[in-house]
Amino acid sequence: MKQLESHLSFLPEKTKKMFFSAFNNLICYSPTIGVMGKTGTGKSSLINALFQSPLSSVSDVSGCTRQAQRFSMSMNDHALTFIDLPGVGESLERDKEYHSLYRNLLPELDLIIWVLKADDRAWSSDEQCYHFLTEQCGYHRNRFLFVLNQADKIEPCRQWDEQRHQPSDEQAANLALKQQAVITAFKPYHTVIGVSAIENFQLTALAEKLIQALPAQASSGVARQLNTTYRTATVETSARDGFGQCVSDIVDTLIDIVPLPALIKNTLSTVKNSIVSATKSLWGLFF
Ligand SMILES: Nc1nc2c(ncn2[C@@H]2O[C@H](COP(=O)(O)OP(=O)(O)O)[C@@H](O)[C@H]2O)c(=O)[nH]1
Ligand SMILES: [Mg+2]
Repeated sequence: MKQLESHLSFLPEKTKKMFFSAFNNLICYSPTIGVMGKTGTGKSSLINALFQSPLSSVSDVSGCTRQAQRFSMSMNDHALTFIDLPGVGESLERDKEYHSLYRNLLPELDLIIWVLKADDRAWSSDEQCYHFLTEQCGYHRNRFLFVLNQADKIEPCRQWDEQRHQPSDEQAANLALKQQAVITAFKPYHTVIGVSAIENFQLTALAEKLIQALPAQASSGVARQLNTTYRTATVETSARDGFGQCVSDIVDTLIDIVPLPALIKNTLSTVKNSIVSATKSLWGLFF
């Protein structure tokens, strides 16, 4: 932190305080991830496989008869919240209560992980719900990450290699077709990943995609909670880069909104990159 302070020593005390206050908020940011998909697709299994701490403290998010369940996990005083979202398989279109539930919930969510079962033949109820959220509730497509779980059950399911936790060539080809079917049905913004929560298949790829798909301010807080197996160099690099981007945005905001003498503003833009590098080098301390 001394190193960081030295880059900011030319700033008026009040501006320095503003920087550190925004910086602390960034470090303490508590991400919230929505989880969507039919019962039994493996939402809980996936979360338990990817993250270090067990899910706990369930509470209902209500305000009406339509409810979502909130789960949280915490590590070193930092919390990560999951919200199990209802809606798949319900008739949403004319349901005012779903509208109000999602109006309240969506702004809080950093991302929605949408779990589909790889051996399901049709996802029409998922599609209906997806259209409701994107078209009627205005939630942006880049906020959805589609996952095809239970890849081990894809036909011919007897061919799954239980020793190496791998699909056969024929299964791999069928899984690729399923991924293509998800692309056709949902036109997802992010790559669709085929995984098996039970067989630990492709969970590294999923963790890396998840960190990359999250908004920059949430990626480090989520990376911190990942199981160490999935906290790869790629995960750390994208979280660290996201963090650096947020620090850069904080400096830009200060330049924009604080009435500072022109000389100080110029100095601040000149040292911005050094501030960003200094905070990125401290990333491991915070996360
Ligand atoms: N074969 C297989 N079974 C799975 C997989 N993921 C979850 N399951 C099983 O599917 C069932 C439902 O999983 P759960 O995580 O409770 O689903 P949720 O209702 O979406 O939270 C459980 O019996 C899990 O053990 C998977 O990748 N492969
Ligand atoms: Mg569950």
